[in-house]
Amino acid sequence: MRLGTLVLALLPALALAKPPAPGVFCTKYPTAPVCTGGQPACTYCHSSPPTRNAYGAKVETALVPTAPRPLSDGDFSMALPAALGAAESADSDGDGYSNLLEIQRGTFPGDPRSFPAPLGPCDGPKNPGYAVCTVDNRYLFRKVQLDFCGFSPTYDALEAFAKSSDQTARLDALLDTCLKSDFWRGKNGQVWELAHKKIRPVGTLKSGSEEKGLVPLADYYDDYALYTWSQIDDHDARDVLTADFFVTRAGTGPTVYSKVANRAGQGVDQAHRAGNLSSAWSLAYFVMFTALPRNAAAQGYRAYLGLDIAKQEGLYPIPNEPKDYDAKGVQGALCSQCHATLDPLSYPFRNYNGLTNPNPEQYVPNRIETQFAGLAPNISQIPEKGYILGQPVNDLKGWARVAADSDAFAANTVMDYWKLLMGGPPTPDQNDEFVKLWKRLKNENTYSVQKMLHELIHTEAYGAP
Ligand SMILES: [Ca+2]
Ligand SMILES: [Ca+2]
Repeated sequence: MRLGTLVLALLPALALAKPPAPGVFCTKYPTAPVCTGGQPACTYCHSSPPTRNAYGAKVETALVPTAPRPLSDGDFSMALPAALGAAESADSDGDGYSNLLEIQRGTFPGDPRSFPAPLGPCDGPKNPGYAVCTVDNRYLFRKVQLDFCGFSPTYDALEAFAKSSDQTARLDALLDTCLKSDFWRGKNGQVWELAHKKIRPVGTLKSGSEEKGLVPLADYYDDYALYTWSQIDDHDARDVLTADFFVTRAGTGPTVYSKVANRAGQGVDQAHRAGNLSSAWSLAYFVMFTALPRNAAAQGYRAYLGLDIAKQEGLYPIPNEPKDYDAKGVQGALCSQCHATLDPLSYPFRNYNGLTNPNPEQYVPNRIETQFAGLAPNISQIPEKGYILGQPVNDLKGWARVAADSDAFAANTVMDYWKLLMGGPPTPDQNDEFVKLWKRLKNENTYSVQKMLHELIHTEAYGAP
């Protein structure tokens, strides 16, 4: 064998694991359990990168075999869907189940020790009180009241329910009652619990009339109010990212949320608002003093789409990026694979000012030019146009629109409630019901979380003891 041929033959094995691979995989298989609330790890295709497991090796043989190696990230991403398709019917690890079946059932197509369990009748423990493994309305009545109202039904109420002939309608009526309770939607209620990791409150920094901190920077109760609004009363869940209005909260039992055009302490003008992405708190806390707000972009991506760039999730590298306008050294090999996604994701935030004077927590045209000009030679070239999920956007409102309309947003919205109500992410057996919920949230239920919850309480996953 000539040396040149030998080198060419070895090159595929020398190529590193490709950062875009998990994102492309999940675009092709959005309902695969491994793509539910995350993305496949490198080990899905590699024993340890760059060495591929049996499944990864099978995919590689179909990956434009005539093209010279290594493939660029762009060529790789273009070719991968067809190569995945070509590997579907094979049983690469020889466990008797095709790669496609294993992908759909949430087992590893490259590991013969991992294979689908037969979908047999349920063999859970016997429970004298409830019909285990079939939906039990008596159990469900108690669970709905406990989960959504915060207390158990009385014995008499439970007996009356058990004797009634319209149990399904009663369950739905109970849910509607509980969804109006303070336990569910009030200050520090269940919906607020879901918002904590999106808003990341810090008591010391809170401004406003309630619980004002020692260094008051912004009132994140406005963020809780908009989030809660977006999740209740048949409102559109996407408002949390796309609203150009604010929401006030008043009273208890019931807690009342109302839409308002402007709000004291919120400085971004209406034309540049993108829900909680542009709230005073988000700008104060996630932008702070940075020129290019990568942290704000990454937090929005993680909180609302469930994609954590630090874990190599949601990578859609843009050709010729990162440009490193702010001279942070992000073009190094280890950094560039994330920053080719993260930097273009961050550009639309360039005019949203954090705590830098003047005009903190506002949209400031030419913010970089006027406030950060001396930071790096090319810094004023940071564009406002950027990319999210591989799609070009003109500004933060465009960013929010693409994000809010994505499958990732719908799935992440349902995932929050699934984890809250089931105690963890969907198991492979529950994945079909989970996928149906988020697809219907998006396509049938006009992003109404209330409608989604009515469907969720009637799933087998929720109703079987
Ligand atoms: Ca197999
Ligand atoms: Ca297997």
